[in-house]
Amino acid sequence: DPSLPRFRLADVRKHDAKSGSPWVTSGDKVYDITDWVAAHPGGDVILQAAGHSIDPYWAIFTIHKAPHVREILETYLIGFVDIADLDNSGQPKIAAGEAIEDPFAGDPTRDKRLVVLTQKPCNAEPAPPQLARDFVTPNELFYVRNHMWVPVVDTAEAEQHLLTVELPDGDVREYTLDELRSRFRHHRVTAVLQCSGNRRSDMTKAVGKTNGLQWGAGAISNAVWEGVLLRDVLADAGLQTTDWQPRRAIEAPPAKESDDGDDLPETDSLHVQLTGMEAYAASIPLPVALDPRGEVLLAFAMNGKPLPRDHGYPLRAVVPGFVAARSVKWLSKIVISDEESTSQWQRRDYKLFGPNEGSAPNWDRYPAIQEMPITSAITGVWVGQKSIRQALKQGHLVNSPISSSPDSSSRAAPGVRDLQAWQADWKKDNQKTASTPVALTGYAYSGGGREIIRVDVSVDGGRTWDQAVLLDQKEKPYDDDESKSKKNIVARGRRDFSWKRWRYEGALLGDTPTSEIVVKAIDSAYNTQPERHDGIYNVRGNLATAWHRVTVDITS
Ligand code: MTE
Ligand code: MO
Repeated sequence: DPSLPRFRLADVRKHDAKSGSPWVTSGDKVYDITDWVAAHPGGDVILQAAGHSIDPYWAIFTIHKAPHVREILETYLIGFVDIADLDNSGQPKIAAGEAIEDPFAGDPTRDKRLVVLTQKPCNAEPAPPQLARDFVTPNELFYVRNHMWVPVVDTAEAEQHLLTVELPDGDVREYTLDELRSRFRHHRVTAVLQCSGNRRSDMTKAVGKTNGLQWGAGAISNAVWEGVLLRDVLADAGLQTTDWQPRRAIEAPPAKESDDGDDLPETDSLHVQLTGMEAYAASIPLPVALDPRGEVLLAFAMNGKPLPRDHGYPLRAVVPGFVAARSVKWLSKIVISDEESTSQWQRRDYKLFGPNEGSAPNWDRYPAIQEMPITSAITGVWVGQKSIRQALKQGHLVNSPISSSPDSSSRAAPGVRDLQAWQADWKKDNQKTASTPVALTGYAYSGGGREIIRVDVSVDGGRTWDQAVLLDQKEKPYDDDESKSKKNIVARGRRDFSWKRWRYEGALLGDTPTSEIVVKAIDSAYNTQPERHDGIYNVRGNLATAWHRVTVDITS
């Protein structure tokens, strides 16, 4: 509408994020986004551009993926940039020194050993063999998966970081980090985080194009998280639902007057919406948070140190056994709602469609990925005496005892052979077979708290199999002498949210120049991985969990 007014850029600049009436430009158009920000959960991402052009952000705001967002923006059109402020191509003139600040300028520096998939936003994974070298991944090697920039939180102000909790009846409670830390019991959980895109590049190679970051096997790491239980905080905030009454929390508010259960919302139909400071959001079903055996944390520490900035400083959710997309970083808001988070990360990106369902599926057809399935990967391959000796020297093949981790519930596995015994075995084996020795390392993990009970390795493409040594046993390993007694073999019913690293020593059959090494794992529910990616192919490349294969060339 050409009758709309024209605005000087100087006036647009005044409508910044703090003005209370934010405007943005796109091309020569001017939009008043005040109502947008108020009406859209997460809409405040757009504030990053307030007073300026939204165009440079368009590529990084994931909202651009939804074409209707543009249409919505059009409804906020209030005018055009004054011709005096347009350049020859009709774009607003950017004065020197006025170039929009890089939203990633405040991102932390990352460890050089990480393999960077994208720099802005940062997506990076540890490279094998560092990937699963330690039971507990060192903070600086933990994979990073950011959808946007890293929010800047001043360390001096971190304890005043505010978490808002909104209940179904509209009640709102606010907690500072300091309050969370001092008023609630601290819990530690050793848990893997794994992106639904882990090993996506395997699926791409095996089947064809997939949309998304082409992760190797490193979009997974394990850490000891420390924080408070989400269910303790919800109880303290006064959450009342049908079949769950808050147990006595510290300074729990008095129970509501009519709590006969009739007008309480039903636990099963509610969701915990978790929102981060940069507007990323996701949700988990409320029963997951309330599960008395569950360990959903609001975490402020990782491996005994404050959360690193990339991993959610100063506060993040950790949902053990679930897809990492639910472990919202830079957590600032929790809403108990009768619907899932409306974010695309809940309703679109992390779903699994059939191999034939294409790139524009009916999004509402399937639920969001929550509990993770089983997977495993080979992270180290050493062929021949010389390379194995070197790997031993570098410490890649020795069990680094998990008892050295800050999680005291974990102990070093009895029965894992030490370095010398292993080398002696090697000598024996090699005289016997006179074939090429091979040493392998890797990890195996299953979601939902299911423990890895076995890892199968094949060095001939899956024709014959052998079992790897599991390095990280919470109790006694299944295969040592002591556990042969029946009482150790019964299902323990205990949950394990960590990965298990494994090691295999074998020999390649000398009859072909190349050998395909394959690994697959089995969990406590006897779930195992599919043999090939064909049957689980999906355009988004989510949950690429087929047998992991590595081809080695013996002649080189
Ligand atoms: N939380 C926020 N606020 N922003 C994000 O981009 N990414 C999610 C999840 N939580 C994300 C987030 C995804 S998809 C993954 S896989 C994990 O964080 C990654 O956690 P990490 O970077 O600590 O490994
Ligand atoms: Mo992810």
